Parts: sequence; structure tokens; C-alpha cells
Amino acid sequence: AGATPRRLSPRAAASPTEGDARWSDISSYGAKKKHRVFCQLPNGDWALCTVLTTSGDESVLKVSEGKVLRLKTDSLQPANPEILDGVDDLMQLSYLSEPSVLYNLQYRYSQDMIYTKAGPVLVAVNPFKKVSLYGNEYIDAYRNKSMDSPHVYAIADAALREMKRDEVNQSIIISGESGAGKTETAKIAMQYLASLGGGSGIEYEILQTNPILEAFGNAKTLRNDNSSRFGKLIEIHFSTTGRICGAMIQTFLLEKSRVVQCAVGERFYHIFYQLCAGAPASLREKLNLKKVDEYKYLKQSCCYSIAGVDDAQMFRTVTEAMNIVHISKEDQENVFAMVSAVLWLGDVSFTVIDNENHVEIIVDEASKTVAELLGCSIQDLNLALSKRHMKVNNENIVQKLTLVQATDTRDALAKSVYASLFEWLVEQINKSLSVGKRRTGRSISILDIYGFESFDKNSFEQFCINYANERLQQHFNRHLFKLEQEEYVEDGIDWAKVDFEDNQDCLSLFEKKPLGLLSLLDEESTFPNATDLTFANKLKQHLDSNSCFRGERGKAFAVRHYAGEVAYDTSGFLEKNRDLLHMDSIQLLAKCKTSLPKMFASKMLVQSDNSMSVPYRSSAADSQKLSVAMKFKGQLFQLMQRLENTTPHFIRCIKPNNLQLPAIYEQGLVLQQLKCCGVLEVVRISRSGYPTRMTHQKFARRYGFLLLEDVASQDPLSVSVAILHQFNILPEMYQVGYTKLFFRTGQIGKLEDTRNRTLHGILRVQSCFRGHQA
Ligand code: AOV
Ligand code: MG
Repeated sequence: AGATPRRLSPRAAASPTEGDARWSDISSYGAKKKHRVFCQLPNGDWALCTVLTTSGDESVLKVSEGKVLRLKTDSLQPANPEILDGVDDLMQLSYLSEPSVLYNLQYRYSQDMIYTKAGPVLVAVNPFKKVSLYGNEYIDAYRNKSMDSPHVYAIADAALREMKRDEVNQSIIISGESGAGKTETAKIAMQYLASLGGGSGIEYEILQTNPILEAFGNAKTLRNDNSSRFGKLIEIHFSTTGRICGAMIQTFLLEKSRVVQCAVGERFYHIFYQLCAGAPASLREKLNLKKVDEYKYLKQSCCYSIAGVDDAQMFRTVTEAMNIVHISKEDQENVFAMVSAVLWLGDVSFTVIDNENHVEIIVDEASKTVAELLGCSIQDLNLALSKRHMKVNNENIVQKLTLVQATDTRDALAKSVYASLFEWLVEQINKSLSVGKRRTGRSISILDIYGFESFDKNSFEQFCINYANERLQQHFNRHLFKLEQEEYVEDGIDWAKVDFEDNQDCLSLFEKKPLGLLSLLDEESTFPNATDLTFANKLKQHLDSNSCFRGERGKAFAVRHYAGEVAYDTSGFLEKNRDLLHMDSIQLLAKCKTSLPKMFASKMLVQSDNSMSVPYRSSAADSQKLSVAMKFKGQLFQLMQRLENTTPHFIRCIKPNNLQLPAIYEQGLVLQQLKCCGVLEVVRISRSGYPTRMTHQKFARRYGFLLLEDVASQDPLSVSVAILHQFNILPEMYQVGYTKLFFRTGQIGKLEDTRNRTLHGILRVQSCFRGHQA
């Protein structure tokens, strides 16, 4: 039955609805038994299923063996023809709907094909297990082009080639949420570039920066056992002969608070645990190290180890890496002395000396050890932590600190010492990587920066991070826009028919002067009596009419980001933005006899010279440095400027589950990330244009046989036009370029279906024919 040969003609013309191409749009041509469609299960997931029957506005669907559902036909989404299952570029999908994108990534993921292209963007789905896709064999295969499936190596290789070909600097921009695999991906790209070699071992040195920066800047969080708590740009320099000749690292916004506090179940920076577990006996003694669970800071989180990680072993890896980037043994010891000092600072305690709750430090092992490690006297330490010198109406006064103030001062000192130490390390690494000689060639920069964040509670950190992502998103959009435009213009296509969205409004909300979020934050930060509440009210007062802003109750406000609305709680905004270290603390460091604190202090003093214009409080003696948000904005502008001068390559990392486990693919989670990191936006952009492209030749070859008239003698363009007419593809659904045909979403899918049906018909006739012969 059903084996009757078909006439070689299409059944019916497609319905020409633009956009999402819902089932209803194509029902006229294909509400057919056996059709593959996506249906939404009760849990919200999309499942690929087959239509068993349709009647009225309902369809009966086979979801899996033995599982049948009845659903409204117009709730279904068309699935792509089977030949498109697991294609390595999402743009090849005829239907670019959310379920088809999700399905395609899942299909590939289940076969360890974690990389997929979305047009110019590489999507990487975290496998959470070792996958055999890396190493020299693969590197060679991508280098000599015997392999071309999507891969970080392919991106790095493209960057290299384009750098040489166009003589333009390149960038690889990696984003994704926490635990999605950005840092691993960055390392894989570095590995590829390093495999080129450079001579003098510089490429090895570059790789060895990773364990150092991770030790001091990464920590276990609830989302990722090795979470980077800073953003990083590494610029790899090439000589004119195309070999690596050096590198430069820039870091962004280290999470300082993690030096003195963190949530239960998380850890502070890895180096604390590594040092305590791995320091050899002589160093332990010298730095007076304790066990990790004996420090007050570290005890807060009740978590001291990471499954599968040997901190002692890591300590040796880190010191070995420090050797390689030429940090001397002496400097290494100084570094660890600072780490120990920070830990011991948490144990420094105070005693109340009067009935106004004023305090002094207790002279005990903790304070003695801190003084010793920093190289100052106990008296100096006490002075810095229990008193504050201020100038009020031109008069010097000394204010005694209360227990709360003294504890805050102590923690601020610990945070500053640690952050300065981190900066100092980056500087040392950069010195070592700059290799002296002026670079003459080009560079490839790799950006590993925190992705968009939206939690139940969002604070100052998310505010900065999301602002950064908004900037990067604009860069991304504009680049894609340009690429699309170039291709259209090249092929003589009318560009005006493609519309494009921009996130400029949201960026303006942040950056406008004087009434943008950042300006208002800074202004409020300079008012002595301002509170987080007055800040929130000020925002509401000035920004309520802005379409990207929404005032919320109390201290909260919301921003409509490109990736969704985020509600921010202003608690702590002002303090985190001011990030004050009092002059007394800076002076304490300046007085120290050891080399690092002195250096830290002089840096801080230089910074406080480029100060905020409005003095904070009446204490002119306070350090008047740039606010955190303004400094970050400055860094970001600099970064964008640098990136603007490069050809960008985008990698979007996706975390398939929150459990850090392999083989679990949660659709909802993936979908939300595809939205946040702009992959669906790429899809949308290209859908709003003409995403499917095929050369005249290919099109004619593939579908020419479906024509009723004989066209063998005609040129590909004429054949193509004849096909378009015969299939009633409407003029607004395609454009004919000089070399290619451009189609709106879904059009090729319909042609493919007809082609398949026809081919099936032919095959059946043939097998029937053979059957007769046998
Ligand atoms: P992140 O950089 O994006 O998070 P990571 O790069 O640290 O995420 O990846 C988290 C974990 O996922 C790693 O520690 C690995 O266990 C695993 N992983 C990631 N990519 C791969 C891969 N290609 N192959 C095998 N395992 C992988 V954060 O820094 O938290 O935003 O702040
Ligand atoms: Mg990371």
C-alpha cells in the first residue's frame, strides 16, 4: 500500500508566513501523518515526535515508543527534515525555532559533539567530563585542515590565519555563565596557539600563567569548583614571522569580598588552602601557618576541600609555575607571607576599652604574627586598626573606632593587601612575558569574562558584570550586523529589508551623564549622609521615565537588560563602590619594613591622586581614589577600544546542568543561556534577514529534477527562477543575488520535504520494479 509512484510534482505551495513558522503556517502543505514535529511536554521541555493523526484542530502524536499525546495542532512547531539532525551549524537548520535549536544541540551533545556553530559564533556545551577532542593529534588535524568540524581549535586557527592574511589583530571573546566552561575554553585556545611554538619557551610560560592566576583568583563556589573571580584578557603577541613572542594580561574587578567572607559550602581563594596544605616545613614555620580549619576567615564557610583536588599537589604546581614565569624564590616567599598575613588578620581580635565601645587590638599570636609578616610594630598595627586620623575644619583630630568600625577596618586592610598582591603578581607575570624586545607583529587576544548574571538577589557585583555584558553584547551585535550587511551587499541584495535591534538604550541608562545609573551612583557615593535607600530613591526620581528602568519597592530597582530583566538590591552599593581604605591603613603599609606592603602603599597613594573630585566625608585624610564603578567603566572602555580594533571571534559557553555532571541536558537551562549570551539573538538576526543561502548552481542541481519542464539546457540562474515559480515561493520570501539565492526561514525546509517525498517515491518505484524482476 502507498507504493503508487508519484507524479514528479510538488503537492501544494507553502503558506508564506514569516517569522517563527509555527505549525499552522505550514499545515496546508504538511499536516500529514508521519510528520516530525516538536511538542511541548507538561514539564515544559520540547520533544521530537511524529504525527499519528490530525483531526479538527488537534493532533495525536507519538512522543516515544508507547507514549502518545493529543495536543492542539497550533501548539506544535515544525521539526527539521531528518537529514538536518545534528548539523554542525545551526544556520543550516531550515526551521530556526527554539525547539529545533535546543534539539540540535542536544543531539550533538549526546554524541560528545560539544561544539556547534551558530553562524559566525561557536557554541560550546560543557561536557563535565573528559572528551577526546584535544591534544596534539587534533591540533595537527585542525592546523592542516584535515578536520573542520566546529572546535575551539578551529576558531583559534581561523584567528591565526586571519591575523596573517589581513594583518589585523584578532580577538577571541568567550562568554557564558558561571561554570559554563569559559576558562577551560580559553585554555584550550591558548593551547592551540602555544603549539605554534615561539622559541625560548615563551609559549610554555604563557600556559603557566594559568595555574598562578587560578590559585590567586579562583575559588570554589556553589556553581563551579574552580570559579574565576575576576575577568581576564590575555593578549598574545606574534612576531612578524608569525611566532609567539610574548603576552600581556589584564584583569578586571577581582571579587575582593571573598578574602574575608564567603557563603557556606564555598571556599575562599584556592591559594589559602594550597599554601596551608602544601608549604614545606621550613616555610610553614617561617609564616606560622596553621591548619585551614583553624583560621577564623576560612571557618566561616565550613568547606575546606574540593572533591578530586589535592591542594598540596596544586601548591607545588603553582610554585613550579612561578619559577617558570621568573618569580624569584625570595619573591615567592614574600608573596606567601602576604597570604599568611591576610589569613592571620582574620584572627586579629579587639578588646573594648571604654563604655563607648572603643577598642584596641589584643596582643596575641594573631596580631604578633601579622605585625611580623608585614614588618611593622604591634603599636603601628593597633593604631591603624583602632584609630582614625581626620581633618575637620582644618583641624587634625583622632577618632577612636568602635568594635564594628575596627573590624571593618581590619577586613578592608586584608582585602586591600590581597587585591594588591593579585595586581602585583599580574605585573610580575607581564614583565616576564614581555620578553624585553619590542613586538613588531600582531596579536590575538582572548577574553574570559564573567557572563550575564541574574540571581534571586543581585548586588553591586552583578550590576557591574551585567553592565560589562551589555557593552560586549553591543560589540557582538554590531559586528554581526556588519558581517550580515557585507554579505548582502556583496551579493547585491537589498539590505534595507533587514531590521536590527540594538541595546544602546540600556547602555545609555548606565552611562548617561549626569543622569545615568553610574553617574548617580558616584554622586551619591560622595554624599556623607547618603544611604542605599537614598540612592535607590534618587534613581527612581530621575530614571522612572526610562524604558529600560523600573523602580521597585524599597531599596530595589530593575534594569531591562538585553538578556532579560534583573532586579538589583542596592544594599551595600555605596560602600562597595567607595571601597575605602583609610589613609591610616595606607600609612601603615607604607611604614612596613617588608618590600611588598611598601609597594602596595605607594600604588594606592598614586591612585588616590587621580581622585574623585568631590571629597568624601570631611576627612580629607581619607584615600580619595576613583570609585569602583568608575574605574571599571574606564577599564571597560579601554577594553572595548582595544577590541574594536580587532577582528572578533565569539565563543558562547553553555552549561547543560547545574549539577556539574556529564550527560544531563536541561532544556530550560540551556534555552535561558542561549538567550542570555545572544545565540538566539544571532538566530533572530539572521531569521529577520535571509538566513538560508545557496548558490545558483547548488540550488539548481538539488531541486531542478522536480521541475515539470525540461531545463537541462538552461543556466543555473534560470533553472533556479523556474523552481521558485513552480513552487510558488513568494517574492518576499527570497532574494536573488549575483551568485546566491537568499531565503527566509523555513523555505528550504519545504523544498526539502517535497524533494524527499519525491525521492522516496522514485525509490519505491525502483524497489517495486526490482521486486518484479526477481
Ligand atoms: P567558567 O570559567 O565558565 O566558570 P570553567 O571553565 O571553570 O567555567 O569550567 C567549569 C568546569 O567544567 C571545569 O572545571 C571542568 O570540570 C568542566 N569543563 C569545562 N569545559 C570543559 C571541557 N571542554 N572538557 C571537559 N570539562 C570541561 V566562572 O569562572 O565560575 O564563570 O566565574
Ligand atoms: Mg572561569
